[in-house]
Order: sequence, then structure tokens, then C-alpha cells
Amino acid sequence: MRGLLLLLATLGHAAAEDGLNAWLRYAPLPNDVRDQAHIPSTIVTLNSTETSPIYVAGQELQKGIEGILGQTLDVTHETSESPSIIVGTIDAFTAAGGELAVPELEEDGFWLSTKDGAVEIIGQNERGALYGAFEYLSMLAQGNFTEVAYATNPSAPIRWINQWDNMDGTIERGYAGLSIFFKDNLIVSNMTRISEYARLLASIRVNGIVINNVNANPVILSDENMVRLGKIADTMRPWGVKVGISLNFASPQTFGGLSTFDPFDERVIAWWTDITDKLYEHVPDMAGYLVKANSEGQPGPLTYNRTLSDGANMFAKAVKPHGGIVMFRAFVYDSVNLNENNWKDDRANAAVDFFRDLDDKFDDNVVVQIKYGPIDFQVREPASPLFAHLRQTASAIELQVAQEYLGQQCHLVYLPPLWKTILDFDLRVDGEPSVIGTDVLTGKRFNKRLSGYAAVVNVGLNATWLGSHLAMSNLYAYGRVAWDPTSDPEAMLRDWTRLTFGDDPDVLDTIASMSMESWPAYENYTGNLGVQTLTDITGPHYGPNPQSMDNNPWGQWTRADANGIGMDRTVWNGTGYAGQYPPEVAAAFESPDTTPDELLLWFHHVPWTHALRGSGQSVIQHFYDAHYAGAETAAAFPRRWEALRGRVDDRRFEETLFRLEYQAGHAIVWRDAICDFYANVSGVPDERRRVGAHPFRIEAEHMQTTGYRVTGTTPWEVSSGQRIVQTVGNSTAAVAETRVPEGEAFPRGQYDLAVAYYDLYEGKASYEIFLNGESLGKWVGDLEDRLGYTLTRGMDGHSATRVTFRGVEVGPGDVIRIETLPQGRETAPLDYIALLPPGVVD
Ligand SMILES: *[C@@H]1O[C@H](CO)[C@@H](O)[C@H](O)[C@H]1NC(C)=O
Ligand SMILES: *[C@@H]1O[C@H](CO)[C@@H](O)[C@H](O)[C@H]1NC(C)=O
Ligand SMILES: *[C@@H]1O[C@H](CO)[C@@H](O)[C@H](O)[C@H]1NC(C)=O
Ligand SMILES: *[C@@H]1O[C@H](CO)[C@@H](O)[C@H](O)[C@H]1NC(C)=O
Ligand SMILES: *[C@@H]1O[C@H](CO)[C@@H](O)[C@H](O)[C@H]1NC(C)=O
Ligand SMILES: *[C@@H]1O[C@H](CO)[C@@H](O)[C@H](O)[C@H]1NC(C)=O
Ligand SMILES: *[C@@H]1O[C@H](CO)[C@@H](O)[C@H](O)[C@H]1NC(C)=O
Ligand SMILES: *[C@@H]1O[C@H](CO)[C@@H](O)[C@H](O)[C@H]1NC(C)=O
Ligand SMILES: CC(=O)N[C@H]1CO[C@H](CO)[C@@H](O)[C@@H]1O
Repeated sequence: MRGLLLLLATLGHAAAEDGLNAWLRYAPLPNDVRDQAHIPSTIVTLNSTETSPIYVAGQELQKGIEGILGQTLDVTHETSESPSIIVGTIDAFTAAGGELAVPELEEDGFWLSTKDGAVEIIGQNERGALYGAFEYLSMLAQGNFTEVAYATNPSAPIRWINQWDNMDGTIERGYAGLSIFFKDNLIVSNMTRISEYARLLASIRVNGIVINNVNANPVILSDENMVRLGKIADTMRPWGVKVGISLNFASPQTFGGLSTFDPFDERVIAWWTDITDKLYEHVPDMAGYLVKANSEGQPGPLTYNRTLSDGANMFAKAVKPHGGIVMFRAFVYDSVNLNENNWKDDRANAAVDFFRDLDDKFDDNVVVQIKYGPIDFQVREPASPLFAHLRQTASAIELQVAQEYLGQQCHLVYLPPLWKTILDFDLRVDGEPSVIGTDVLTGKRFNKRLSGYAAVVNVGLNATWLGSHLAMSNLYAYGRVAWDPTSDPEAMLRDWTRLTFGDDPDVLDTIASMSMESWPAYENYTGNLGVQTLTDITGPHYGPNPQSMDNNPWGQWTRADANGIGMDRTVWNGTGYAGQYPPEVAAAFESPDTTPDELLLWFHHVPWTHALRGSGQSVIQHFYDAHYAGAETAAAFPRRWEALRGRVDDRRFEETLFRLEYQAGHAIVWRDAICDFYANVSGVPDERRRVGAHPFRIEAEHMQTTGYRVTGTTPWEVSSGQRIVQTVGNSTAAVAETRVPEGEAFPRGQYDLAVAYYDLYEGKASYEIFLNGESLGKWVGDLEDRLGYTLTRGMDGHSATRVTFRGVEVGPGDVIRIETLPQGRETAPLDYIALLPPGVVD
């Protein structure tokens, strides 16, 4: 019995640190800190209905205070004379006889006061009061017992999440397991994870969620799914989160059996009205619809020669009587007819071209949802100029917490510094301040009632939600940024870290500094100077594949050739895109002399030797230097994390270490691929002679092998020396062996021994490495189980990876031997081994 109890206790502890509670762990504060807390002994919630966010706030406060301070507070619903933590709406507070000199609260805003021994958490509405309770708990969890009294209001009314979950349970750009919402074309019936997700969203003040993919399957409109959607809404409503859905424009035809989906056809209008009315019977407070139309093969109104606004307004009219809104995506472009041979063709022009003349055509409950940049979630883009053109139409920005193009949560990339480049950007509309975050998205600049934020989020069934513990800072920060776009990225990160890992100063500093460097490092080792991410744009958008950018109609061109690189987007000689900005901004982007270096290649086609404004260095030398610097930064991440051993619970420590090690290896794959590729294209060698020179590597194709044959990769630049080996058969063991060269190259000493190989899915090859006959370690090609990125079947920039054995004693004449066993499609492909002296990253 004792044994069992002990076991249960251990399990309980372990479960608490699997990541599921994210930043809402309510971990106990140290006793000396606890002792400083003086809080009231009762919680009064001014609503006793169990589904009320006020009631939920009371439960959450009770649970949180119990965890953080070890005090069990009673929850009542009646005010009393003794000091209490009181939670309610302004109306309920006043009705209960409370007096409050509160600055004006807007929808969802709240007042928090901890003065005079009492705590007042008063919301403009029930949702606001719940947000206030989470704010108070966040302070307590961080040991912050300062007396405060302040009101806070959201920057914008729309603070939504877009899930790209498919009805079959997969997730488009999902890297953390299957959907928490769908399975087998049905909405799930188990609401546990959905409720937990709503709790997380409430704590970051997200008030709406669209649960299904914008590439929408109309089966979400089936009778059974409507009933189940009602259950999701009931589950999320107590957390103040409204539910919406993505629609497929062709549903009247493909799902409803009509002969058309023309938005002007009476039958089509009646069909949508009927569907909408039914949906609102199940979800009376449904947030509304999200629509991707006439984009990347999706149907839309253009099929019938109707305008995009005609299409959007059809939905707007259907939801209007119910108070719903329509989020209509501006991500419309022609992905078929763009021709790179035409110097003037430009996908970046599309959104403004499509929407500019429609500004006075949208109904007032349509919100045009605009991706932060004109292309698609690239590592660096200028702010979308469409924000300057929609003066009468409500608009929202589309950000990304999912890391498509940005390392798929297998690379640490903290995104708020990227968002900040957009939100702080001043469009200077009519020569007046028009900062995207504080002026445009607040609705103030153009006097809009509706405006705000949507973020694509890919939480899945994985206990970590996003597949990576550290990636959760992006979700946390998203909510805070939508509430206040001036939020400081590092301050948010530090709050998140204290809540997620506790307040050990070394843990705080390490996570803060690594995260703050992570996006600059990622930009360094992927695509620089505004050339875009340089990933495989026709494939999974993950590893390097610079040549995939050009010679196709997708319009993510680099125009790289022997003479130069970059898109000429000037008005005088290029695609004219720069001219889509208001005059002051357009003038700056028109010339390379006034374009910021980080966007140089976005706006200009320049010779490889073009000197940057900042460093005076050439474009190509900057590519080389940035890639080496970025890979070096990433190489330091696992070492820095390693120094926290024992200060972070084991499970989260090991899972994070594993990802950071992987990232360090993949950053070198990126570095070498991009440097080798552009050295070849430009013909300009690296001044510092690093590119193509790898004195510490021994290529697999130069090793003595049995059962292996020499092959290559696609693209060529993701292999060192352009050659690899893979096993001859799928089931027979193979060996690659080498002798460490005699002479000066590798004096006897400690080395990090790295092995570069390829990890495909549909197979798990096994490897064992020996030094002078003694095993150093084994591994299996099982990244498909351990990382969530989009897997591939080839030897390419996605499957290229490394393992590293640290501090191995090696000297001239030693024999290094790798024994492998292929499995399935995984033919134990090997690229090279590297013997790295301390401090060398290669
Ligand atoms: C209590 O909460 C319920 C559910 O949110 C709500 O409908 C009701 O109006 C609330 N009552 C008061 C007095 O605020
Ligand atoms: C404590 O929390 C308040 C309210 O969020 C904040 O203004 C203050 O900076 C925090 N104090 C510390 C030391 O973090
Ligand atoms: C519902 O899901 C939760 C969380 O995944 C799980 O723990 C629970 O067992 C499930 N309940 C049922 C009835 O399957
Ligand atoms: C749309 O207009 C074009 C030319 O304006 C015409 O050729 C085409 O038939 C029209 N399509 C429909 C579906 O009306
Ligand atoms: C979460 O994902 C990781 C890697 O993708 C995997 O190792 C782990 O088993 C997953 N855990 C759960 C609970 O799904
Ligand atoms: C102007 O555009 C042409 C292509 O139309 C291009 O070949 C040329 O290099 C550009 N001139 C400059 C100075 O960028
Ligand atoms: C990125 O590259 C630049 C240019 O080489 C370098 O100055 C900077 O330190 C690098 N930053 C990171 C975080 O790698
Ligand atoms: C063996 O590997 C090759 C690729 O090298 C693959 O095409 C083939 O399907 C594999 N066979 C099996 C049984 O997995
Ligand atoms: C491996 C590779 O693609 N090498 C290319 C380098 O560039 C020349 C042209 O300058 C090509 O002919 C090679 O194929």
C-alpha cells in the first residue's frame, strides 16, 4: 500500500511537468517568498452560475492560490464585511453595493486592485473579470505581491486563434500530433483537451477561435457536427472563448447538392442563410466565419465573375442578424500564371491589387484578415501595404504561432521580435502617424469599430501542445501582444519563463537570452537581407532548398544568377510593389540607399558585390558571415541549456535538450547548403575561406565501406562534398570505417564526434559507432517519432541531421567504425563524420 501511494505521488509529480499545464502550473513558491504574501481569506464571486466566467474565475483562483501559496480559500457568492478577493462585473459589483472609481473600462477590460488588504477584480464584462483573475494569479505565481490598482483594456476587440485542423484529425502545418478537435470527419466527443485549451486561451485573453482549416471541408456542416460544435461552444464559453468555423465557398454545390455556388444565386443565398440559422441554434453566440476564397485552388466568387466583396458580403448578411462577423482572408493570388521571365510580375502585389478598389464595398461585419507580410510567413517581410489601403473596411492582422517556414517547432524561434518589426512599422498614411499596432489595428487611425488579430496556431494532442516546451512562449506572447502591441518581447518572455520554469535566475537568463537570439540566428542561417526563408517552397517548407524558389509560378522568386540576386520591386524599373506604400514609405523603399539592409533583396535586384549600408560588406560575404554566425549561435544553445541540468525538472530538461541538439545540427545543414549553393551561383568565394572547406570532416564516400554504395542528394547542396553513401539493400547490415589520418591534422585530444546522416520516415535504420572497436553509442533513425516536422522520403534538406558524441578522446591512427542496419526505405544514409576540436563549429 505504501509502495503504491509512493508510486502514485511520483506519477502525479511527473504528470505535472509534461507541459500540459504550460504557464498555468501554479507551482508552489518557496516558503520564504510565500511568507511575504498577505492575501484575504475568502473569494467572493458575484455570479453563482457554474457556466459563468465569473464562477470559473473563482474556481481558478482557489486552485491557483492553493498551488502557489498553499492556502485553501473558501469561495462564496455573497459579499461580506471582511476583506475578500472579489470577482465580478462592474454591474454586479455595483448591484452588490460596491463603489468603484474605476477609469473607463472597454469591452473585455478589467480593473485590478490589491490595495488595503482586499483584492478587487472587476470586469467590464464576465470575460474581463476572468482575465483579471488570471492576471492576479500570474502576479502571485511570480511572487509579485506589489500593491497595484489599475485598469487595462484590450488594444482591439478581435483576438482570435485560427486552427488549421482537418476533419480527418490531421493538422495542416501541424507539428505536435493530431487534432484535439476532430477525428474521422467528426468533431470529437471528449472535451477534456478542448476545455484545457480554452483555459490557456482565456489566460492570455484570446476571445475567439476558428477550429477548422481554412482549406475547409464542408462536412463540418453535417447535422452531427453541428450538434458537436454546440458542445465545443458550451465547453469554451465559460472561459470566454467564442467559437467560429472556416467555410468552403463551394459547399452549396459540393455538400448541398445545388448546381451552383454563385453568391448571387437566390438558392445559394437561401442555402447559406439556412445553414447559418441552424448553426446559431446550436451555438447562439457563434463568433462567425473565416473564409479563404479564390486562393491556392480554393473556390470563390471569382468563378462566377463576382467580386471578392460580393462573396464576403453573402456570408456577412447571413451572420448579421445573429451578431456574427466574417473574417475574409486577403491571401488571394494567382499561383498559376505568374511568369518569372516577366520582370514586372509579382505575387507580392496581389493583395493590394485585389482589394484596393473594394474598400467601400464590404459590409460592416466583414473583417479582411491580412497576413503580416505580402507573401507568406517568411522569416523577414515588410509589413503588408494593404493595411494602408483599407480605410473603410475592417481589418485584422494574421500572425503565426505555428512555425511554418520558421523551423516547425523543431527549431527554437521566439517570434515576438519578428512581429514587432511589423506592429511598430509606421505606414505614414497621408503623411500622418499610422503605426500598424497602435494606430491601425486598434481601429483608431481610420475610426473602425472592428479590428484586431488572428494567429495560426497548431496545438495538437501532444502533451506539450506545440511539440516543444520552449515554443509555448510564442503562444503566450501572442495573447499579450494582441492585448497590447507595445508589449516588450523580452519582458513577456521573462514572465512566461517564471510561470513555466520558476524563478531561478540562471534559468531565466538562459531562456531569455537564447530565445531573444533565436529569430536573428534563424534568419542568419536561413534567408538573409529579405530574400525570404530559402526553404523548399514546393514541399514541406522546412529544410533548405534555395533553388525551389525560382522557375515556377509560385512567385517566391529570388532571381539569383551569376550576376546578382533580389526582386526589383521598385516603381521606376521593377514590379511597382514599393509604390503600394504611402509616398514617404514608398520613397524610402524605392532606392537601395534608403532601404534597410534587412529588406534590401526584397526590394532590389543587386550585384553580389553590392555593399550593404550598415557594414559596407558585400551581399554575398554577408550571406556567408551571417550563416556562420547563425549556426554558431545555434551550436551554443544545447551547451547553454546543458548548464541548467538539475535546475529544470528532468523530463522537460531532456526533451528540450534533445530539440536544441537537433537544431544545432540542422543549423549546420542550413549553413552549408545555403553557402555552397550561392558560392556556386555567384562564383564569389568566401573571403574567409570557410565555405566548402571542412578540414575536420571525413566524408562517408571516402571511407572504407561494405554494403554501401555512393549516391547523392536532391538538392545537391544538402550533402557535404556532394556525395553520400547508402546501403545497397534494405535489410543487410553495412559498415563504414575510417582511420584518423596520421600527421598534424588531429593531434591526440578531446573532440566532439559528429555524424551526419539522413532520417527518413517509413523506416528506422539503426546505427552503432565504435572507436578502436569499442562502442561509443547507438542510435536509431527515429526522428519521425521524436520530432514533429513534416517528414520526407528523400535524402534532402529536411531529413539531413546529425548526432554528436561529446568529449571523445581521439588521435592519429584511431579507427572509427559505423555499423548500420537499414530498415524499410531508410537505407542508413551517411554523409560524413566530423572530429571537432573544442570551440569549432563545423
Ligand atoms: C451569471 O452568469 C451567467 C452565465 O455567464 C449569465 O448569463 C448571467 O447574466 C450572469 N448573471 C449576472 C447577474 O451577471
Ligand atoms: C508586479 O506586477 C505589476 C502588475 O502586473 C507590474 O506592474 C509590476 O512591474 C510587477 N513587479 C515586478 C517586480 O515584476
Ligand atoms: C478524455 O481525454 C482525456 C485527456 O486526453 C483523457 O484523460 C480521458 O481519459 C478521456 N476520457 C474518455 C472518456 O475517453
Ligand atoms: C466571366 O467573364 C468572362 C469575360 O468577362 C467570360 O468570358 C466568362 O464566360 C464569364 N464567366 C462566367 C461564369 O460568367
Ligand atoms: C509528443 O511529441 C514528442 C515528439 O513529437 C513525442 O516524443 C512524444 O511521445 C509526444 N507525446 C505525446 C504525449 O504525444
Ligand atoms: C532594370 O530592369 C531590367 C529588366 O527589365 C534589368 O535587366 C536591369 O538590370 C534593371 N536595371 C537596374 C539598374 O536595376
Ligand atoms: C547574425 O549575423 C550577423 C552578421 O554576421 C552577426 O553580426 C550577428 O551576431 C548574428 N546574430 C546571431 C544571433 O547569430
Ligand atoms: C528499399 O529502399 C528503396 C530506396 O532506397 C525503396 O525504394 C524501397 O521501397 C525499399 N524497400 C522496402 C521494402 O521498403
Ligand atoms: C553542383 C552544381 O550544381 N554545380 C553547378 C555550379 O554552377 C555551374 C554554373 O556556373 C553549374 O554548371 C554547376 O552544375
